[in-house]
Amino acid sequence: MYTQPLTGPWTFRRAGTREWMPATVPGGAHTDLLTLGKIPDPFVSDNERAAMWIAEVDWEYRCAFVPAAELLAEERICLVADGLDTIAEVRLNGEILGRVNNQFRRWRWEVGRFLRDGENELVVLFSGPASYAAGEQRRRRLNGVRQGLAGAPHIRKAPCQFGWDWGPRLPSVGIWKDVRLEGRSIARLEDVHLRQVHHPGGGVIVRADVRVEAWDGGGLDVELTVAPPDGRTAQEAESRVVDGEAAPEVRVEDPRLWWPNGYGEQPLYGVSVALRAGGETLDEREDRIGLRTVELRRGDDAWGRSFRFVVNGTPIFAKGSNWIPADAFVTRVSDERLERLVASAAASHQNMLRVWGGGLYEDDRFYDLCDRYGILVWQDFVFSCSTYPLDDEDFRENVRIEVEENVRRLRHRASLVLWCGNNEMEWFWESRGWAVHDREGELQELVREMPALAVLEELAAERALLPDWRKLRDAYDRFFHGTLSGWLARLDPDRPYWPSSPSSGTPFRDVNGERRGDAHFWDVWHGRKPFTAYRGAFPRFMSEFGFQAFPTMETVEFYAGPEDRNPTSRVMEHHQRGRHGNGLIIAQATDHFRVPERFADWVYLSLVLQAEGIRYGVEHWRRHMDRVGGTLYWQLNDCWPVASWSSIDFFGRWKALHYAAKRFYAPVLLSVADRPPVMDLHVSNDSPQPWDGSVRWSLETLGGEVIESGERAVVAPSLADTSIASLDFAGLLTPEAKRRAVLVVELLRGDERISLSVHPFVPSKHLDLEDPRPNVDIRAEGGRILIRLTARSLARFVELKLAGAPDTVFSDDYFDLPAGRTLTVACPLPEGWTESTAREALRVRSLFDSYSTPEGGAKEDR
Ligand code: BMA
Repeated sequence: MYTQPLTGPWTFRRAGTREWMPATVPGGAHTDLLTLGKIPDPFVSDNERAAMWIAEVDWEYRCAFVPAAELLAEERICLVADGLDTIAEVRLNGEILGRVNNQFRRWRWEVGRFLRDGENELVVLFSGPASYAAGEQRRRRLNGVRQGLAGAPHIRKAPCQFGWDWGPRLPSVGIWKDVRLEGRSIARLEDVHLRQVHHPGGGVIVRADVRVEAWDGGGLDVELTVAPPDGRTAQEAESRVVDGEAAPEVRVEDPRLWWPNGYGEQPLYGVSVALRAGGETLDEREDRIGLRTVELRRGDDAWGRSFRFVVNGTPIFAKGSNWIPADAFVTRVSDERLERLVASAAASHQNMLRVWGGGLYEDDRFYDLCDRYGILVWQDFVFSCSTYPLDDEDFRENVRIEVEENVRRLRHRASLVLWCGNNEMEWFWESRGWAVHDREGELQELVREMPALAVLEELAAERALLPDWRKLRDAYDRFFHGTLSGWLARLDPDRPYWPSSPSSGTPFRDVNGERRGDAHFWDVWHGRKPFTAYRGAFPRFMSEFGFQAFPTMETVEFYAGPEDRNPTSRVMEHHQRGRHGNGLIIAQATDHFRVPERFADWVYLSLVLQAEGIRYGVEHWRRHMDRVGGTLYWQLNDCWPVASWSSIDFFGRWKALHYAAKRFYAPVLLSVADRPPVMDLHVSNDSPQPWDGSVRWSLETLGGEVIESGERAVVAPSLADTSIASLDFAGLLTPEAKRRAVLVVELLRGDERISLSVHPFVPSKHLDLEDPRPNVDIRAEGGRILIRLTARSLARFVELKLAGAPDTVFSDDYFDLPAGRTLTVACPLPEGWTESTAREALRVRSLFDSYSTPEGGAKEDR
């Protein structure tokens, strides 16, 4: 067994040109050109436009290598490419090994007969993905998203790379994963399926279903080793290979179970599977698994049918978000960046991420992190918002192999809890039928921009496509409601399959309904309804809903020069891909806030607005946790610096929403269903233990004078919402008083304050806020900065920042600070900083600072 890596320095050139330039593998043409300084950073200003040609032309990658003697001594030598992106021809020493057409497949060619002693040459010739897709689209017209380049659904490649309502149009091209030469003798492991059987008594059987490819005789054994996480002795089992198969199993007594974040620990057992002949190891595979059971419980109940994940018999309220690729150029995502994202999800008490179907099957590092941090993964197959040629046999066969390979790669993962067919395609078929009647609305809009005749031509073209759409719909139906589930039943019988998100589970029926299945709720963002509309929605599982904000100011400054810093400047609109996006932010902001004068205030208000909106929804759904199985907001992260629904921006910086998530996803949540002047207090406890403590409330003026207050002891049973009190302040507040009073609620355990929140009786824009002039005490201690804050009068949405350290994550930010209370916030002391650097760098502001003064000037930053 010998493996020779072929990653590292390669050379590349635009096909048809002469000059070979240095390249990095894994990598791609965009990042290689960027490293060479041949293109400006496509994420700055509107440079994206100047980089779009890269996906329109062909590229050649070349490497020269000398095979190691040990490799040549093996009986079978294969070239293995874990990922080629995407349409390419592979040549070794001038011989064509194959033509490839799927970013998500692994390619393996036996190459022994082509290898030479001494120098060999491997060349991969890539077609420009944008021109390839456009060409296919001319052959057959498929629907995609309006922001995307034409023809994307023809090519098995991350759909969002062609443009999305948050992503640039920069489809990558190149060798995006590991490539190597693998030498094996006698036999190799062809497939390993690790399965668990949990016994009611507690023991777990770990079995490895192994398939072996043997070309040289028998006498083969497979050895399975399971090593407990705490250093106890590993257990082993051996099994003879018969007819190419073996199934050794190990019984783990006293198993330490794996739990989602917030429900327990994530112990991981090391598992190794070795193929042996006599004493010699021929092939080997190492994994880490968590022992747990998982079920998607769908039982009839008062509201329809439940949609709830159950882990180790415990029903879980899924708290999470949707995951998109972490960079438009994924190959440059470092371990550190990836971990920062997953760790940030866990730090905000998330326990589930949905790997959304417009992106990728993520690489192993991502699932490693989810296993370690206790993040359940809802995995979509890569199909999103489009029509796909699933009636084409070659396309389907290509998809079949992609599905087989990725399911095999991921099915041992503790974190992986669901396979889902696609994103929003069933919904589109049901609600729009992709058909003319629905496009007419959109086309009527076009009439204003295009001559009427051109619109009619477009309509006629669409009508002509109807018969083809019908074929595509039938093919959709067969594939997602039969073919794919059939493959999964064979490949991964231990995990649930869900046909589409959203879906009711019954094909094309009540697709985004509230009685069964999961739902996407977009009335608030796309429909411009107020945040209160969330309270009218009672999905069985909310897998998408979201509200946009600009990224943090420092990230805006990365792409927008001083002259562009206006919400509707050309560059700000270039970094906004949603329809009417910045306008929707501004419109919704005017419902809540006064119109600010400075750009920085727009950015700040958008962040706070987004946090408030999503909080409003999640708190409502958590109060109805008996009915709603979970909430995944759209979206956790960004793939470039842009205005979007994300809670963490492209540079990993927490937006106000992410801090809010840390509060609204806390295992024990005190929330207020406000119907001013009535305020209903609830404690939602989704932790596995009952919780006891108390709730304190105070109706007080902005300056802190108490009008009425109370305290109540709370016993909150586990996995349930408890109604604490319904407080009616009608008689206590005149209309004027409502502008000067708020309800402050605190969750306490003994003397410890678990949470605090502030609830006004009027929109924030109508509060008579005064300058809170917060008193700030800052200390550096043990590598941390401690910031103690007290305010003279209510400071709403206090924002802390350290100038010069924009990546700082505080223990809390964008929080309310009522008069007279002291709050302490901590953050790491940036490297090389002292207490006085920190004091100099600290910036504090609050909502009051976005108010305009009577003279028309704006408040200065303090
Ligand atoms: C959902 C997603 C994405 C999209 C988002 C925001 O429908 O599935 O397709 O980016 O909405 O519009």
